Amino acid sequence: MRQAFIGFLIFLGVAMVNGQEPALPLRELAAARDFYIGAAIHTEAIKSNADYRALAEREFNLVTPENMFKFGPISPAPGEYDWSHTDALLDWAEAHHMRVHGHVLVWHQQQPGWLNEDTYSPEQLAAILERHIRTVVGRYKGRIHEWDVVNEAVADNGRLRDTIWLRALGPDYIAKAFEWAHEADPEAVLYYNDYNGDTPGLKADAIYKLVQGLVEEGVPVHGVGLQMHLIWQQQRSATPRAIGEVMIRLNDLGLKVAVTELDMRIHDPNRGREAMLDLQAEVYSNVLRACLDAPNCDTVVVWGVSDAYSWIPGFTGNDDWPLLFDETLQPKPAYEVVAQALAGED
Ligand code: 9MR
Repeated sequence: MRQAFIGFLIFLGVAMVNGQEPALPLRELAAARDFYIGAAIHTEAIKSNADYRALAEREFNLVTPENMFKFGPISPAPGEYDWSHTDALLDWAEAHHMRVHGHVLVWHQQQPGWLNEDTYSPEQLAAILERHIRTVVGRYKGRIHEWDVVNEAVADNGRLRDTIWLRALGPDYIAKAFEWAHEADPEAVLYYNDYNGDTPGLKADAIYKLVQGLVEEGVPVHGVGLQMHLIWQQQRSATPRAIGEVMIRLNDLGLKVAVTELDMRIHDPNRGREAMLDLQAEVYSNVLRACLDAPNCDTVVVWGVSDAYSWIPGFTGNDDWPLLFDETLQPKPAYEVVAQALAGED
């Protein structure tokens, strides 16, 4: 404790000598206005990379486990669970006073290998899903503040996505999933989470109709997660006004919104990385400001701590540099604008 305090004084001294105010971590700027700034946590990096861990502890007051809660990774065999990663994540988050955003209970990807429609009848699949939700939410009852209950149930054409769950249980699987989760932890805030629904358009309308129906039926849905996996070509559409419009409409339904998976790809064959970093910062700023201005948004989560661990390069085949910290864990221009937005600066 004493050593840590002396370390802090030295840090302060160096900052003073340099004539700068010591920069506050994002989580302190956020906490000062009851806001949550979060990051998705990589299953391996959190175990093996102490610098990554220290950076996450310093900067974020919320964490979303990126993959470790998904049905496939957590359930190696029917009815069996491997809690080693999730238990460790919860202990770590609690030790550092970080809120946990649980991700995800119902999705059509990263399903267990043992789960298929040749082996199980629709009734058995319904029972499997119910048991899964009750088991996972029940185990961490009171410790996970909020859950992505259903993820990406709306297809790009605006209709319900054709998944194993839709085929087995019918459209009602969505309402049931929320009800089971709510029974397992009545205090948890329950989200419907999706991509490409963060600015007005067909997908945003379809998501709106879906949750409007749930609200009208009295289903315990409390919020909508706007993923926001952005690409630089969206710079003109992802304006604070457009994002704000979607947020306000959901507010009118009595729902919260959270930005749940923010990242932005900036690879452009005609322009170098440096030229794109400011553009990226501008869009990050837009997203933060839209959320800060909306009455129902108090959470922005970036989909990874550093570019070194982002899912994007594996997906696009390009570096793309989508996050707040670069491969060496140094802050990028996007970090600076997020700090400014949280500090209330123009
Ligand atoms: O970031 C996740 C990546 O590591 C996984 O390989 C991938 C599997 O599809 O899922 C990624 O996270 C997704 C999230 O769970 C739901 N929204 C889209 C995200 C990016 O694909």
